[in-house]
Amino acid sequence: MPENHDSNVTRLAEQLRSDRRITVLTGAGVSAASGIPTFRGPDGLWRTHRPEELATAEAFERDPALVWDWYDWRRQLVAACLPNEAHAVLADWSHRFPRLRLITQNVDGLHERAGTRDVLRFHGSIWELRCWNRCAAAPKRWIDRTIPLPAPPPRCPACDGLARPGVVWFGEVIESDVLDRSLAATDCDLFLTIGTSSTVHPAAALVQRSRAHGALTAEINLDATPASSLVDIALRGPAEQVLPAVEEARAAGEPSA
Ligand code: BV8
Ligand code: ZN
Repeated sequence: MPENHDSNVTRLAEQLRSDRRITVLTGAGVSAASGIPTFRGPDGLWRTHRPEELATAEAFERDPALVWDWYDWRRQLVAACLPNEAHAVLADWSHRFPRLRLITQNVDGLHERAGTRDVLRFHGSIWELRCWNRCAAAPKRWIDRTIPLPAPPPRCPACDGLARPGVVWFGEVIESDVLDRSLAATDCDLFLTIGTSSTVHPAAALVQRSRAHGALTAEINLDATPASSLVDIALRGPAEQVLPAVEEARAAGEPSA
């Protein structure tokens, strides 16, 4: 760990206060310690599958069974995993700090399972399905936690057409309500970007936007990212270790009752 690590931990811990508007953006690195592969790392999901083959509407159009096979496999993987220490600290902060907002690019649902309130799911959820035909009779999305899927690809309960995963694929727009709330959350005092490669837009631009609003910015990541040179505090290390260290420093600095 860099030699300024401890002082940066303290500096970040001092920013965590109830009167602060805190926004947290998370990515795949936060779920890595739970056993969920990241996307772009050496063992990442994109090493064996090209995104354009699996995470686009065109791919689904071409071969819905192949795309569902991949999502079915990921759903089974995620179901067997538990939230880790990083999720636990963030869940605690979401209750401790009433003005904290958490935006996640992760589709795994682990923040919710750890007890985080009001998670903004920027790229949707692997546990939600949508009607591929967008038929009027079906709900906009519905939850289906069945694993493995009994007869992939699953069908829409209303029109019996294809159902698709309730995630945002490349080339698709972020749901307007989620985007609006995320953009609004960049107007904050502290913006914390954790475990994301900061390469997928528009999520990657949120940190710059918060800077433009005058927020103090911090990053927690194993590796350097395009955000590292932009942020005020860059903490290099695993989120499941760095976040508990920040929480310990925060709790130690709290005035005793
Ligand atoms: C859109 C589906 C408007 C869900 C995913 C501007 C500039 C350049 C390109 C674009 C741009 N605007 C739009 C684009 C195109 C594209 C894009 O960004 N392309 C990039 C890659 C070049 N974006 C879009 O298409 C987006 N839509 O902009 O709409 C539009 C539409 C049409 C026409 C015009 C405009 C939609 C993007 C949706 C992407 N969806 N997947 C799924 O199946 O999961 S992508 C995928 O990447 C995941 O969903 C994930 O959420 C997302 C981000 O990944 P990360 O979380 O960052 O994960 P990654 O593996 O990369 O990194 C992990 C990091 O953690 C690493 O840094 C690693 O070091 C670190 N780490 C590892 N372990 C740990 C750790 N850190 C801490 N602790 C650890 N233990
Ligand atoms: Zn339908």
